[in-house]
Amino acid sequence: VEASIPEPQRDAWKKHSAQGFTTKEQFEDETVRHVETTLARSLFNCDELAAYSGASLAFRDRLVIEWNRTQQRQTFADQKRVYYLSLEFLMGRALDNAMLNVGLKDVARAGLKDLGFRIEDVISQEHDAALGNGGLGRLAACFLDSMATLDYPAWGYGLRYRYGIFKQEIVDGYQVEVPDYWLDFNPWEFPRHDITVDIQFYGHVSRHEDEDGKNIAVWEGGEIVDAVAYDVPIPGYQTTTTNNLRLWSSKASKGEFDFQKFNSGEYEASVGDQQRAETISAVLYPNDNLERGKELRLKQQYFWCAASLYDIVRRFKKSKKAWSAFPDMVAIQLNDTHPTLAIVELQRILVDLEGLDWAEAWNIVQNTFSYANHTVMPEALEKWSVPVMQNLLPRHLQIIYEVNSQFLHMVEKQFPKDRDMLRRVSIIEESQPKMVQMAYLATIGSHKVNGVAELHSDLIKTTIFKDFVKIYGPDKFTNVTNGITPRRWLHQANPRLSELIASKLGGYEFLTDLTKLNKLEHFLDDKDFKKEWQEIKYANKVRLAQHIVNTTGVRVNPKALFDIQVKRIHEYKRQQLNILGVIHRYLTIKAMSAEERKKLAPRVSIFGGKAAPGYWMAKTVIHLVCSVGEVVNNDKDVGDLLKVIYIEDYNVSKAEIITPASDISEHISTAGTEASGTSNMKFVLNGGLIIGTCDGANIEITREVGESNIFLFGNLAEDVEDLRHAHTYGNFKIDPDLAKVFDAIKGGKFGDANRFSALCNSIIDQGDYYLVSDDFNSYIKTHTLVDEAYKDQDAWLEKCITSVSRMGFFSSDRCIQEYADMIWNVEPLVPEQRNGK
Ligand code: TH1
Repeated sequence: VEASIPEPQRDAWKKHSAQGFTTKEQFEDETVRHVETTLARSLFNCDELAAYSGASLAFRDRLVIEWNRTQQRQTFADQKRVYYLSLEFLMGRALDNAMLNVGLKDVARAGLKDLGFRIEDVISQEHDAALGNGGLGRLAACFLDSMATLDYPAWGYGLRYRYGIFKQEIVDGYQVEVPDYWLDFNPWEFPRHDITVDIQFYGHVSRHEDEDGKNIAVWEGGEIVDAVAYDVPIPGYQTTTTNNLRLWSSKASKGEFDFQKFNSGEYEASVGDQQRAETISAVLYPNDNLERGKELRLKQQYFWCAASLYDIVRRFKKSKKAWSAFPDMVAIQLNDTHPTLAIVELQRILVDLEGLDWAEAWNIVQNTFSYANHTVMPEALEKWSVPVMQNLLPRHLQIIYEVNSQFLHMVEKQFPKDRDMLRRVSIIEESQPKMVQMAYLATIGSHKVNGVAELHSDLIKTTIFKDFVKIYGPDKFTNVTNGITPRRWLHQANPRLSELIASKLGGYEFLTDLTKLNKLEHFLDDKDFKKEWQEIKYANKVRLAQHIVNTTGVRVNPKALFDIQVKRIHEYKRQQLNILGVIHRYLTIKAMSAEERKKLAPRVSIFGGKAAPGYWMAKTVIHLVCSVGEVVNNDKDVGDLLKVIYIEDYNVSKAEIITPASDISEHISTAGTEASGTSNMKFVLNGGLIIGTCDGANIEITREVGESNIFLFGNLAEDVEDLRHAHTYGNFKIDPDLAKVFDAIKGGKFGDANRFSALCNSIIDQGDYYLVSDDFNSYIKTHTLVDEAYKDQDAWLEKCITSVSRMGFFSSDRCIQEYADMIWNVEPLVPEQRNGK
């Protein structure tokens, strides 16, 4: 529907056009107006939450004005856009980020002070937007920040879950999950009730002749659910570009919602239909690196892909270009295989609805899509059962079979004698039941496939995609090493360090060109600079110590070495190695004389992270950490020498407090299992060193910061297979130090040993799949090196500063530029105004 205002009335519009605040006075005006009118409160009942709400609405007004201009500019420019499809966006809080990105945090601080509030208290009222599990979702959030900051015309598409990742409570040393209902008050989204898409499920396919006598497939029957758009503005840093994150929410379709039932008294059945529709976007699946093949998950995936594709195609059609121009206007990036159905959906739209030839359509599809792989863990690779897909998406299954058949024909021509090759690369796995291999479908339907760190990108070429490299050649496969946004992970999380750096480098340019940090190496002899650096680290540790005593009651000494491992709990990430090492340290301390104890550097071992609710072993690891903490923290012999802390409910806003407070952080996955890791980058950027294995991005971090500035240990990826083989067929002997640790556990030192027997046995006599025993000795020795190194505070500080100065490569800006140039082939659209310039 055309609804634009006629020419003669436009002046009136322009005259009254909303401006948004820029000064402190205007900010106060807007905040008070929102408190008094939008929220219907007054100065007699304005608490911190109301102040947060008022301030957020004032900032939201500003964002939406720029958002509107950005969208208009992008429409007029008529150039290629990027669409980033991700089932997870782990955004965290928005207000602080909005303030910093539009450059008005100081204005807001002063304004809030006038109104009687401390800005930090106001900011901390906000509920995290936690629509993700871990690194994959946080990466998507960093990418949105970089795409807007670099002025790329880019959209994010995701699901608007009513419940994000659960909140974790630790009760009696066990994880308890509490639902995360976060939508009570969310000023950052705009419901677009006018933008709804009908999404079809189930039904059957029949064949019809169209006017030209062409035989076409028609997907009929089944049920319809509505997808309603909710838009979240994404402000760039120091630019007016404000991009859009569009999240889809499911609703019973107006046409379908059964008024017949409703009127005829089947009230409950009718309400039931409605609830079933709303269930689709109700909850985020809480599994990281694990796929359980549930039908509702497949429904979520199709619902979101179909709505997004409809939206993208509709926007393209407005340009009235030929279909062949589609890949020149549209790049669709798949964040792992979760959105792979988008490939099939576009083929369906082009062939069934738009009447293109199969081959022409498929060519468009391949040139439009690109796929990023984030894991080689077999249990995380998505496979959908053919019968389940047949029932839910009958036409899509047909298309997948056709894609597969044409692909296998091509392979057969290329490798005529290799029957086994056809079996290996088939999208359809001939198991019972048959399974659709989504990683193969994603690879075949894309023009580029990338891994997320060098080692990982090499590994996928020699393991899961080995045959595909032979078929397509090596150029289809590439690497884009992950990155993080320095705005949130330095400037926002560590404002004092950011300010110190800016004072030395003569401004904040490093926040948009992180390689500028390398100039910090010139200040390694600057005593005042180093002293201030150290003071900032100490202040950050005090802040974390305060959080720890507030939430756990345990007092930790901020002068101790803070050793932190925060990430999802997973056997491959090896939190069990860490806690077993801590027990070893505890036993060593207990066996020491008072003299020896005096020489030891005090330590605080800090853990945090959620376990998937159904992941029993991961929950056992949490319980072991808590049980060890109970014993160690109350042992008078030990005192400050060792404390063991479990930080409850690790999330993005907690990470902003935790990351700047580390002396050392642990990234100790079994070599070859962690595709990249991104918290490793955050910790180093904040002046902490790392202990890690030769895995994921640790390898490139080592290359950048230098081997002398990182503590590496453990077996290499290339040796893992042989070691595992030796466990099964050789005579596996457990590491003797580790055996002593198990004796202590089994002897009941940390409570009922039965609770930990499965965990111990997974290492002792179940094959030790993650090589905890093989790496134990090397791990313990390396921690001794850490202790030694920490004693020389001056040398330690130099390592930290040197490392920070060499972290430029790990900005998500570099990463997005690589995607844009090598994969998407899109250009920025630079607005006339860039803030502050
Ligand atoms: C993570 C990887 O484990 C991590 O190494 C990487 O840094 C991050 O992605 C970003 O690239 C993954 N998270 C998930 C989550 C699901 C499925 C697969 C992966 S891989 C649900």
